[in-house]
Amino acid sequence: MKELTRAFVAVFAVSFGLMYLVHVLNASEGYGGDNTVTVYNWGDYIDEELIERFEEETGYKVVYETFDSNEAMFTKISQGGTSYDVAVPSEYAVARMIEENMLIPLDHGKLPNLVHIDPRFLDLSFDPGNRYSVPYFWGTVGIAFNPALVPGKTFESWNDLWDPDLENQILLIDGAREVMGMGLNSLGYSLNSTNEEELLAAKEKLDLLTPNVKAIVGDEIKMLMAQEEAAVALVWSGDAAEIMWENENIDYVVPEEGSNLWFDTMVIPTTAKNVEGAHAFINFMLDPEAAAQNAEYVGYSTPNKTAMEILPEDITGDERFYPDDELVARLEVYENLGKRMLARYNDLFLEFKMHRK
Ligand code: N2P
Repeated sequence: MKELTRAFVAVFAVSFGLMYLVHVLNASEGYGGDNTVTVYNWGDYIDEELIERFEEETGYKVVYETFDSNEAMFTKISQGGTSYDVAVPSEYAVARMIEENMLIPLDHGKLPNLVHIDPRFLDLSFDPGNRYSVPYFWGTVGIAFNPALVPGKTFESWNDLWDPDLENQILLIDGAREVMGMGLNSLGYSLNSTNEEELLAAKEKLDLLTPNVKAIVGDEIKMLMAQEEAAVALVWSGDAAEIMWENENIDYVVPEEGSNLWFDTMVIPTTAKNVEGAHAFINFMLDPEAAAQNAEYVGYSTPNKTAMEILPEDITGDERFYPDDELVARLEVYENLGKRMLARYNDLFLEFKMHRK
């Protein structure tokens, strides 16, 4: 009898232990625990101290993963292997995700901090009424350059990048729409062009830039520029701001032909497991103190008007990063060009990258 009891106890202990282990693994790896919020964001795009503060204030545990392009994010979410509770797509990717039923409508009642968003950033055409997305950061695409390394050169036009004196001096951000957009804009075409001839012309024009291109890179573009490994870079505005904090020689300009104006947003994918926690996270990031701290840390421009009042004037008054209406009027927002056309942009960009090798 005693032996039987012992055997029972042992079996119980082992199964209990296993159950506990499964519980711990679930909680630590996330992906589905009620207590975890799994967040999928761009690299270098949050002050991680805010994640800790969110965890302390709410008791949720955040599992945090990053991506480096809308295309990579879209593919990962549509494959469905991992359930993300919050993701941060740009506007054209939001439109595409809505179209493909990949997002759930937000409960605005759970997002009281939405009142802090500047109305200029609300109700935009990619998501009328902000049913599915709320603003996170916004900005432009332009040229960061180090005048000390290229004395006398100015960068008013995209075409200035094709200057033969810039051989092996240019870094490009690894983004299909950004690089193709630069090629299209340099020819005076729209960065939303769906005209095959224009797209091919842009790709051919980009091929001619090859001798000047030192590398096509991700977030390390900031470090490379700050350390003066290259003189010029095609970057997002906030990356330029961060580069400039590290190296004050560097300047940022949006070329006169025009460029891209983008909006990154927070959304909840349909595969989310913790919709309540997702709303809590989004609302936390919309809090003015959190938004101001985040903007100051990552260098990007906040759409949160209350946060702007908290931020130092040398940040919010810098028209390179908080452009006035006149500059904004010259810019184009990426449109959702549809699956086929977006794939065409990606293919041409890939061909351009291959051409370099
Ligand atoms: C941050 C990337 C910002 C994305 N590393 C711009 N849409």
